[in-house]
Amino acid sequence: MSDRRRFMKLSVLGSAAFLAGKHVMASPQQEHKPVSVKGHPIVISTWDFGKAANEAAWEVLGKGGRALDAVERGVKVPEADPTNQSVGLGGRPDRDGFVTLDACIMDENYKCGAVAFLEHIVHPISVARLVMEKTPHVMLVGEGALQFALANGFKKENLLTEKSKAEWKEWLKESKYKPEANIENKHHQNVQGSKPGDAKNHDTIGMVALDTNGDMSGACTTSGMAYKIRGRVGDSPIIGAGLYVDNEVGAATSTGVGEEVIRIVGSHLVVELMRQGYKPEEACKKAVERIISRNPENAKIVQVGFLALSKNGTYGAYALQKGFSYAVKNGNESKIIDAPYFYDNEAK
Ligand code: SD4
Repeated sequence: MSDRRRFMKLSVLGSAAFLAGKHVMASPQQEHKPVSVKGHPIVISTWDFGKAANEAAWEVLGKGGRALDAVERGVKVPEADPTNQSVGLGGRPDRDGFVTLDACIMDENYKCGAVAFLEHIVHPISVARLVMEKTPHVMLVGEGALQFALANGFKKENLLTEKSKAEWKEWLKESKYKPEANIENKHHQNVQGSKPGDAKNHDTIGMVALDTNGDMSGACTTSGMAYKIRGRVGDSPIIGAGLYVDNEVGAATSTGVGEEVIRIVGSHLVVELMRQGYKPEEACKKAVERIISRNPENAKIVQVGFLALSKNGTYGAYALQKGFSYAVKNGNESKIIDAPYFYDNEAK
């Protein structure tokens, strides 16, 4: 089916679903009644590298610990991994060669903290948690966020690895920046010693978890879009865009081109759709469809993926483009799942 026919079909289906959605909201009997699954913890996170992060989160969750502690512990794994070029140490720099980090965290009591445009700190997620717990604010940015981190005992470090520096220098030769789907992969492949597909799993980590007590929390951390304009901040540190947790309903997080996610306040939208009764995958799909409906042409060339966990422990994801994966860990298994998607650009 051509993209256009597919989109037309989607629009028609979307209209029907929209009417159905209104009906769901209007009918009290069909309202989503959250059922907490106490005693059955679960953690899910974006991309293949989420698997190792989930294992770290499980060290907390598996012992009956708090989801908040689990998600912080979990996302610190890719943050500290110099081979992961989209998060923390080793992240790809902005177009001027500076690694700038964005992160946010949210707990079961609607408390949240965030940092954006933060430099030199390996674990922005822990700074975000301190903003949440030790200040009356939600977000600190740039130099102020750095000062706050240093005042609280964090160490100033160089986050630009030789590999990320070499790739950036390669990119500088043409200095073309357009946030297409999998743009990081294309640049990565230009660098000596890199194989096509090496960077497939390199992207933002978003993680959401449900603990033994039936409480939910989430964390999201990234170095943002590679070679962005200095000062650019994406969706990842924006509560409601890159992450949202509503302990009555569920939690969601996102990855991909943050500008698209911010425009629809994506993660909050996914959670609100779950509140209306949509299952996690359906809610993620509807958020993706919202992006498509707002700008169908642009939606064909950018990647966005949503991942959601409901209060009753069910989960799901959906992406604009083929290629988004996520990791799931519970008491029985630890696995990686390829997310369903709308466009298959790889087939072209
Ligand atoms: C951002 N969503 O800064 C993040 C980063 C990302 O592919 O996922 N890049 O827009």
